[in-house]
Amino acid sequence: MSEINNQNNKESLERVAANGLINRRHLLGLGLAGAGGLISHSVLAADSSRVEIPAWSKMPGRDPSGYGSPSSFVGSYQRLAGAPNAVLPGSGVSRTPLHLLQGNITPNSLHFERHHSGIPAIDPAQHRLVIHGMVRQPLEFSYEDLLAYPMQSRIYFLECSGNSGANTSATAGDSSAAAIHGLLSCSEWTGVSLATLLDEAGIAEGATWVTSTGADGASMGRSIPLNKALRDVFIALYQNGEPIRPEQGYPMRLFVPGWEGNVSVKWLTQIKLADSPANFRDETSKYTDLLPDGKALQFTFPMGVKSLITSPSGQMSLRRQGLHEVSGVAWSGSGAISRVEVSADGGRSWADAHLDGTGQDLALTRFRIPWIWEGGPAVLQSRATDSAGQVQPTRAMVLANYDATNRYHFNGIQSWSVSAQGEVKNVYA
Ligand SMILES: Nc1nc2c(c(=O)[nH]1)N[C@H]1C(S)=C(S)[C@@H](COP(=O)(O)O)O[C@H]1N2
Ligand SMILES: [Mo]
Repeated sequence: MSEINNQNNKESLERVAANGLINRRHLLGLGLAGAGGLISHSVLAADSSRVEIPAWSKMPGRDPSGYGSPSSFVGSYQRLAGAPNAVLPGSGVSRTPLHLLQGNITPNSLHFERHHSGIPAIDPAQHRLVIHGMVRQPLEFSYEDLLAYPMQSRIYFLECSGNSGANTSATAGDSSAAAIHGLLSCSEWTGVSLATLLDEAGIAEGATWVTSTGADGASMGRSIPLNKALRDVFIALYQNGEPIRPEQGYPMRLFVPGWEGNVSVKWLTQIKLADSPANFRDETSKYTDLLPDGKALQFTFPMGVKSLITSPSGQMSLRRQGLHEVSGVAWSGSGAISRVEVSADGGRSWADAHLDGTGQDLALTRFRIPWIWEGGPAVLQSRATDSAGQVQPTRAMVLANYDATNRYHFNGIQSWSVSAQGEVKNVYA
């Protein structure tokens, strides 16, 4: 294709894998300019002095407001919520519209939700957090008490272990990235280190597990090993700078970085130290992974290494041929993302994507790579590698590890097919 040659700066768009993938260095200011007709925009006439002044530039705009909201011109940025659950009132999810977002931070209003018994309306003045069990001195904290402690802020993803479970079903549903993978969000969380509070209570000899319980109608309870609790677990009070939302556990939640979302108990009210797990309902009858031999894994804590192309993705359509940015997010519960490869031919050839930022532990990492769509069929895939050396498995590899009914911890490679008409669909490749 002659358009691919940049006559101006002698750079050319270097193809690095089959079916249109272009070297990521072209994103680093090295001239997509040469792409000429591959990107659509207008070219102004040499005499562009007669630029029209729009009406909004000729009068004062509206006044400031107390709490901002999106532009009225921005279309529907909504979580994908299911119908209310008639059998189990308050049990349900809403999913983050990953395909509409950029960067790696989820706006608070779009953070996914998973509630087992609805969102309790908690008055922080009456809420208490108790630390008891195998401690030297049981302690009780009010919300005000916790606000006085030293805080830490960290960017972490949160993912439900049931996320992406739709892709374990026998046939690939024609669904959006949000519908399949939207039980995933990433925020800057601020709160008080659990180690600080446990230190104050005094950990008794022999304590090896920390169990926590929420103040919701479900009394959600989960157990985590003490060594994790002392490493990086904290009580989150703020989310992207403002008090955490009721949906996320206001006034306080446990936050367990990198581990399945279920252990980050919301509306946290009790922490109890013990010498064994509590074997709560949600770590016995639920949130266990059935294996092919009929045995089950009781605790699968870290989320697997995973990535997802969010643009283009399921149910979108490409409206023009030429240059596109293939972009998505990658994450791992075992460290940072060190590499993301992208394929446009269903996994036969791969090219390295550019990673935004410096690869933070246990956070979403945005990846990007230029791609020229020439109007032919394509299957787009991404494959992440983490700092622990784990490589994201194929769908078939994940399925082989579990019983056919298992829906948890699915981290297989996502395939999006692009038809000659530009329709993007979820497929199993
Ligand atoms: N108390 C309580 N904590 C809870 C839950 C719940 O229903 N009640 N749901 C859990 C599950 S399954 C997940 S995936 C995460 C979801 O957190 P989010 O709603 O803030 O996204 O919270 C966990 N903590
Ligand atoms: Mo979950």
